[in-house]
Amino acid sequence: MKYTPRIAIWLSCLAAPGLAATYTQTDSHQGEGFLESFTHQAIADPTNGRVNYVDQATALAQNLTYYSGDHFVIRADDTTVLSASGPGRNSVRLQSNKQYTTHVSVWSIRHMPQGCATWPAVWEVGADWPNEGEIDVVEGVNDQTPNQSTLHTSDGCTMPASRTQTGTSTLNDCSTADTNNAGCGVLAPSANSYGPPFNSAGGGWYAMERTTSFIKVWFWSRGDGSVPSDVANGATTIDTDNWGTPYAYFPSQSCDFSSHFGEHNIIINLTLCGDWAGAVFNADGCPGDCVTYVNNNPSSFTNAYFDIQWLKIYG
Ligand SMILES: *[C@@H]1O[C@H](CO)[C@@H](O)[C@H](O)[C@H]1NC(C)=O
Ligand SMILES: *[C@@H]1O[C@H](CO)[C@@H](O)[C@H](O)[C@H]1NC(C)=O
Ligand SMILES: CC(=O)N[C@H]1CO[C@H](CO)[C@@H](O)[C@@H]1O
Repeated sequence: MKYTPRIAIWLSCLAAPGLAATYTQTDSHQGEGFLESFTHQAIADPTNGRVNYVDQATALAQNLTYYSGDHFVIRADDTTVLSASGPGRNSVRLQSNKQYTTHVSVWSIRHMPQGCATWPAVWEVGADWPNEGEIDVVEGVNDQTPNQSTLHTSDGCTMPASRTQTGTSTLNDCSTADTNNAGCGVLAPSANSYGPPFNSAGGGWYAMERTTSFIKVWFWSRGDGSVPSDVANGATTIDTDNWGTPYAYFPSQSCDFSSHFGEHNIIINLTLCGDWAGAVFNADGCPGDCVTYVNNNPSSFTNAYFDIQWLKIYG
């Protein structure tokens, strides 16, 4: 008698698979649809990059934002020689109009910006940074490692040193204050997850799952036969329990998610030089001064573009 209620709860869980890791698609972004679901942000680059983020009308007029069928392309200008005393190279920063807490996002990306000085990112962030947290899904600079996924938070959020993931942790303290803004990153294990090797493989799929108790990130290259079919097809329902070990796993055991992660917007940005890419420009094998390189070499940015097939959100 004493155990009856527990048995009843256990049975009701078995009977309700929706409580497991099954999700239903809430948003599907593709081609022209990105123009309505995302805003072009003509703002100053907070990371001091040599870019000039333009509004949607300018981006469309200059073909920095382009769509056709299931291609959505955003790029940096690759035709203009810049004046050293003028603004930076025109580029695009997009922010989702919707905000998300717990959800899954799945990206099918064919191409990401490549070349010296490029610092592309696909990420999610709250309005009150760092108090509402930041989740970087894909980020890197100058075509180099690290190709990493990172959390940035306020103080009091750390990750266990040992955890179930295929990637390699960098720092385990996610606090921006403690780590000089580095946060807690995990390097993807596969060389084709970023930059030129990603592009020459035809890109691939990135997926991020945020629950109240963990954040996971997966990557599959375009030709990877192990990609789950619900991921590859952008299915209307998905089951993340079938996706295998993520490359990055951030559990909440020593990080209270409810006080470190708020409502997030999704952001896609491409900056040039700036606090990270500029600082390691020569160390990454790029020539001379980063800002001078950006000013004088427009044709170096011909491949500095994202080509996104779709973004699906599940809740
Ligand atoms: C671009 O994205 C990265 C994501 O990690 C962020 O640190 C940086 O501030 C962003 N820059 C701009 C200008 O949005
Ligand atoms: C605009 O960019 C797209 C994608 O890169 C390209 O296919 C197209 O030819 C460009 N259009 C013009 C008018 O340059
Ligand atoms: C393209 C690239 O730089 N890939 C690297 C991603 O990170 C792993 C782990 O550090 C490297 O082995 C890859 O070469």
